[in-house]
Amino acid sequence: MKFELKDDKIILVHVGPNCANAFPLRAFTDFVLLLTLEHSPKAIIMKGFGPALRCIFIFVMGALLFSSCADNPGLERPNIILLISDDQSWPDYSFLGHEAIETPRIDQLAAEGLCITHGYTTAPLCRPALASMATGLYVRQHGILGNDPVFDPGGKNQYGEDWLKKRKEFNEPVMQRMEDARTIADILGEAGYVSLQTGKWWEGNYSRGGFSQGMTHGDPDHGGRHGDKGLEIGRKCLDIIYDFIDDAVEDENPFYLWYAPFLPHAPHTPPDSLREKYLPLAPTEAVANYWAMCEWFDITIGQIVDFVEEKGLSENTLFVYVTDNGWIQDPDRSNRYAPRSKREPYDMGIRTPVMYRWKGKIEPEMDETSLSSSVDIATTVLAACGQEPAEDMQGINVLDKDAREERPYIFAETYAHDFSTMDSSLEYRMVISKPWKLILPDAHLHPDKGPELYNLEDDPFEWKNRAGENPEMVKELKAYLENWLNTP
Ligand SMILES: [Ca+2]
Repeated sequence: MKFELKDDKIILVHVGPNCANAFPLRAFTDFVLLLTLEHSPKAIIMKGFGPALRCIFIFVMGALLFSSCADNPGLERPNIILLISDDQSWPDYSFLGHEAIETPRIDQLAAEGLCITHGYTTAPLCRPALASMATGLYVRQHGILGNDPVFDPGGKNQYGEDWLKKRKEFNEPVMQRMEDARTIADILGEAGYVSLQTGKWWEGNYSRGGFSQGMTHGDPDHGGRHGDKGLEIGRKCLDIIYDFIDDAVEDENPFYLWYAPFLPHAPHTPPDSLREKYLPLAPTEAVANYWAMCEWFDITIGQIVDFVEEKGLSENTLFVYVTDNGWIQDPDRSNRYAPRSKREPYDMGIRTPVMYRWKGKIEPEMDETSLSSSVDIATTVLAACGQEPAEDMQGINVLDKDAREERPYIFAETYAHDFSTMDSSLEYRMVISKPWKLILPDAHLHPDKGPELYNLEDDPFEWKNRAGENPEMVKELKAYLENWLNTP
């Protein structure tokens, strides 16, 4: 805790990393009438008091802060590092048995923490899936349905400079939805955390997601669409992350890092050494390049984990790992995905292992029976930091084993890549209740398709549709889907 005397004001400039949460502001509001709480919860400016009253105020405040911290010895303020893979399907890890891909550093996270092998993202597409991770909301709640809003490009080249400028007007209300939501970064920021956005980010400037620092400027006049400058992280550099962590440690601030590199995402341009390694192992060059990208991503994860370890922060840092959506490499076309993966309702599009690793705090466990969703990340992280989730967040705290085991359903949705309204863009809704999974096509975009029901235990790659032979289960799961957040 630090006070500074500046002009005619006493400024509380810093609350120690274990105290900000317990800061007894409310007890003072009746007494200190001229107390002004500035934007940062760490700064309090008091005007108009004489020197004697100032001294009493500092003494009482200091004593109360000290006693608050002493009364809450278990209050945790872990650093949070969110590691997000981009376009990688759930079996593409060595710890999950892939024939060739080596992911030793992600394997290490899985072995040292809680790893839920049957996790789900909320949508098989980057932007809506990432928005769920940031907000703890399902897609139909945050309303960021696809990657790009539908608009008339007026003949402009897709993703080109003029196209981006035209898109701006239609994308603004979508980005506003992120700004209106309560994000992890918003809530942790209010609790005294500093935060850094790196990598993929579709919602304009990083500040619109509540981050205090970031790489993505989001300006469509300068190439802003899904990360711009942020997309260099991992592929070209990690220094900004190291500097951010160093600064946070020096300032005694707990921190939250969003690491969502463009990895293993296309373009599949791995370092030569990795490409050479996988070429003789893979059936085609396109597949070798994708496999090499998965290991490249893994190497960067190891570099961040090692940095945190070298700084002595591992026991005060919660790593969370998840993928935004799946990917099956088209064997014949580089940088292209095959059917039944990205943008589709199948598990190769939406399933992901989910990991929570906090050395000394979370018992290692390979959980192959529970379900988890990426909407759980917000609730879980906030609980670990002693914060309440926002009211509309849908997740559970997955570190609570009972809550995990009692949860019966996970939901996911997929909308058109270029989207307009919820009704006109909805493609499929999914509900998973082990061992069953129901895929319900929307009648508007898929009038010729019927429900698909799979037994994931017998048939993890969803080849045998059992809807016809089990109409009762279809009816039951359909009823849950239709009652789930049915009113947008
Ligand atoms: Ca993605």
